[in-house]
Amino acid sequence: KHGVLTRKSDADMDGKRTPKGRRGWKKFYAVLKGMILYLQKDEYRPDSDISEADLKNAVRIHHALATRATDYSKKPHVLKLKTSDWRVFLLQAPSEEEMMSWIFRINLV
Ligand code: I3P
Repeated sequence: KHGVLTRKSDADMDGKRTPKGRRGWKKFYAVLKGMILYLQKDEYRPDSDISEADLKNAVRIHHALATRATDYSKKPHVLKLKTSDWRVFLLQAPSEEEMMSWIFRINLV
């Protein structure tokens, strides 16, 4: 699965709130492949071409949990992704349908 997702980091690997300065929203082209959600700066490219920067933004979703971000109301179609290493991301999808589809696909892994 792939598509545009806008990401905000809410908690870091230690489970602590992401500090001010790194809490902004950033738009990515997301590609879910195997157990990894790649957040790429640009549109889909073949694997051979994944850049260092894109690898840094990749999120391991094994044992991660995706839910609707019911406690976040500033933007629509936002899901919350909690990873097994205690990170928390808010991910805004372009539509309600897309949000539901991402939640379903992430939790299936
Ligand atoms: C954050 C940025 C986010 C905002 C966040 C700010 O600043 O303005 O857009 O989240 O508010 O801290 P910075 O880029 O300096 O980290 P919202 O868009 O959700 O308001 P927050 O600290 O209340 O999460």
